[in-house]
Amino acid sequence: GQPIRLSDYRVPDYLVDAVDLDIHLHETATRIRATLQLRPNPAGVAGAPLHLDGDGLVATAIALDGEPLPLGIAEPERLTLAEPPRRAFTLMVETLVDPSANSALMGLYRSGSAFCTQCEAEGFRRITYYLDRPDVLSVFTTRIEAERAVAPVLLGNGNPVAAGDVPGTDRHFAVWHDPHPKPSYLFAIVGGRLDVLRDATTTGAGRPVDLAVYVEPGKTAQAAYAMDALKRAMHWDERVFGRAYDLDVFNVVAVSDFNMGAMENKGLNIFNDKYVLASPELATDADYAGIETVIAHEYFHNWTGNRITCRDWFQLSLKEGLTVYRDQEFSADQRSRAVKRIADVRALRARQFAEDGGPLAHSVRPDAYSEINNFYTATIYEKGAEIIRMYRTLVGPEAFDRGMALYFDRYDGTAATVEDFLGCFAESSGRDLSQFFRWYVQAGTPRVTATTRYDAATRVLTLDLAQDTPPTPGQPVKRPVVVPLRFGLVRRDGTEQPVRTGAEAGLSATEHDHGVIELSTPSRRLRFEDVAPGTVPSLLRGFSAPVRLTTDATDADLVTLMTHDEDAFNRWDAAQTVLSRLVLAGLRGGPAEPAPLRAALSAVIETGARDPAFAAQVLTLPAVSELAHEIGRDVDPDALHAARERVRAGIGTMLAPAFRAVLAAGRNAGPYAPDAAGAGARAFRNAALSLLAAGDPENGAALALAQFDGADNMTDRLAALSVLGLVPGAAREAALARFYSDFADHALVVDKWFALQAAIPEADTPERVRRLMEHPAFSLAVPNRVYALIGGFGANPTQFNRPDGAGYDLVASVVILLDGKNPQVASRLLGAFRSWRLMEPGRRAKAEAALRRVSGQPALSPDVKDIAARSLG
Ligand code: B3K
Ligand code: ZN
Repeated sequence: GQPIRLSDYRVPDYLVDAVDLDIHLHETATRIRATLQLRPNPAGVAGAPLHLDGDGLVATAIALDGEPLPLGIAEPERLTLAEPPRRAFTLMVETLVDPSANSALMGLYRSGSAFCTQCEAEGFRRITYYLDRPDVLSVFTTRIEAERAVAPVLLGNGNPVAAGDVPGTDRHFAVWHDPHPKPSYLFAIVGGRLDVLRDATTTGAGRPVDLAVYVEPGKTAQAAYAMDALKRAMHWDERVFGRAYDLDVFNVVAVSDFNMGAMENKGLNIFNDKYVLASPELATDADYAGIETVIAHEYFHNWTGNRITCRDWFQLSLKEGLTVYRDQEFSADQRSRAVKRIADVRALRARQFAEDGGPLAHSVRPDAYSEINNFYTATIYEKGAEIIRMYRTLVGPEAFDRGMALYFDRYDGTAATVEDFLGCFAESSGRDLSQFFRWYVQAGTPRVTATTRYDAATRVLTLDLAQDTPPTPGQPVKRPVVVPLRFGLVRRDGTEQPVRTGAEAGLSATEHDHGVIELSTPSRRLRFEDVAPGTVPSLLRGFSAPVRLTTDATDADLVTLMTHDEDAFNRWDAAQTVLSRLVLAGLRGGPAEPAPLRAALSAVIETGARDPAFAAQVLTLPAVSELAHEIGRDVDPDALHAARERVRAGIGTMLAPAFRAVLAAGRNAGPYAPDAAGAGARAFRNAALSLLAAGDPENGAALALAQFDGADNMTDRLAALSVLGLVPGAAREAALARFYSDFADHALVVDKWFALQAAIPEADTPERVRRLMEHPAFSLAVPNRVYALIGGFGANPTQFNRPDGAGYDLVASVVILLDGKNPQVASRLLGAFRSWRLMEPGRRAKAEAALRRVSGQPALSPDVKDIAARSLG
């Protein structure tokens, strides 16, 4: 179809004041009667025809103000009233849908024996005809009826207002009323046989709130951590953002068939059970952290997304970027702030920078889309969150807090735009933020270079900064953005060199006070006086802007930063830079000896006793995909992977005694607790194990096997199995077989088993993946399974990008196979091709052929068609 353009936005011609739904749940024939209270929008076109959106719908009855209308006005994709009344009116439409046949998992569908819904972005139109756009806000009342035996639990948005039996039948009903006007994408219902974990809390203003987490029968014990995270998130949002909850109940439902992570439906969040269920034996520390984050994220949407929603889908980052920022801050407060920042930046570089540097690059506020479901991306989410963080860095914490308060106050109950949001900070800070707005409309990752010159005679350190943004699809020419560079000067002896007054260096008073250089021009020169010899600028502290920074720092300078920088993020980042330089030097056939890092890494390992989570991050090299983007062209991932492994092996060998000591010290670590301290200690030990094994695979495999056998928790067990996964042989296969038989009943663990095998960097992995697709536990109908096996394979740098093209073909074939059933999952899998243009010509040709095979298929979904076309474009 034609792309949808932001410039075509028009206010709706009709408004919906109230929606009454009466839903009779049935496995194959669910009847929905929707009664809409409509009226002309005074701001719209008077007398315009009314078009309600539908998607594959069948209407069985239609009435206008009680008078039946011909069914012919309803087509599958829309219902039209050519001449609607010029006053308020009531439209009743009855539709019939088959949730069991809904394999796309959008609209009303079944997960196991339960019924559930997913309406964002455009799923409500698969339930009933509606003005299915986020700027139409309405008060919803939902009555759900079902056979009691089929669905003893019936949940809707808002507060429960009535429930009971349908006399003379085996049926019952529940009525839910949501007093907060909302767009249709936030609508949800759930029905089924579910167990529930209950709790309660009270808001600061004294409102009691009943909390519940609904799970498949028998799994309530696994919901305890999610409930705990929910209560912490609720209290945090009141304390930090002054946002309290606004209904009498808050329900979370975990289902096993879900296209993405979770959904923030008002008062009824529906989750992929991967982000709810956890126990020490079944979930890793990373799973626990993911649950904490996603539970908080969906809860935080109640204000940033639900109370204030988006005017149109171009504004998606208004809710997603802001809510990611909020969940990141929450997790930072719950755990180590520095380690959280490091993990977030690692993910940003791996996912968002890759997207922004490839054919799928798009701006945080796109100006056109052909399939909105393809825009739930790392750019909208993660780069969007970085933009929020930059507001705070630029205007300072007080003006940032005032801007947020203004936003909540002014736009509560409305559908807003990113301009509205920006305006709040312009107002609270008194600053002109118009250039800053370019972060929203310009795609691509800006490159910042820093060059230093030190004059020993005058003791002046000159710092030259320059920025440019590479072209992206549809945006050949870029303009300079405002790059906030938090900075300091680190002397060789480790002390911080004070920047005495700003003016003499060329800094404004604000820059000096905030410790932030604002680079808003293509280039800029700063001059620092009375600087001790050997002083190194520490730039982009805390990763204060989502840019690629290149400096002329020598390895010795980087070791200075790695050892002394007061900013923990930059200590880590300096180490990452040295390590990636080593890998790239090795790739070019040069020496890749880690010897110059011996002292600095030893120091990190020593401090690992105090800050193990940080040490683990330092000991984890940048991923192959990240290094590939650093190289930028003609990448041979086999050579890159091998070079990276050589550096890991070098470190493992060089520091083997220290790593053995780390493992030995951890042996009596005490019982498992999923808290930050315990998780950090495990991460440190497992990083040590992984490097030891890289240096000495035989010994490493033996250590890993012992850990695998003895582990009392999934974190250590899975870490051991991943180490074993890199060592071919019978021991690995036996461990994999045992892991499966021990956990075959636990779907989320079986997913790990699939993913781990898909990640093996060996030539027979495609064959293994094909075999696993035939495994009785595999199913193309379960998104988590598909993401684990096929998505996992798509992220395997050497095997997806095989020179013979077999990896590309495998993913392309599954995309084609799946597209007719679940376009959203198919299109996400196709995202594996996001970096194909980085490859050397041979691989590039194979990738292009595979993409052409996909795009040449007849009857592709709009989702896959869009990704294929843009990837090739
Ligand atoms: N808002 C949902 C994502 C919906 C995706 C629709 N294809 C989850 C979230 O970001 O919280
Ligand atoms: Zn979100």
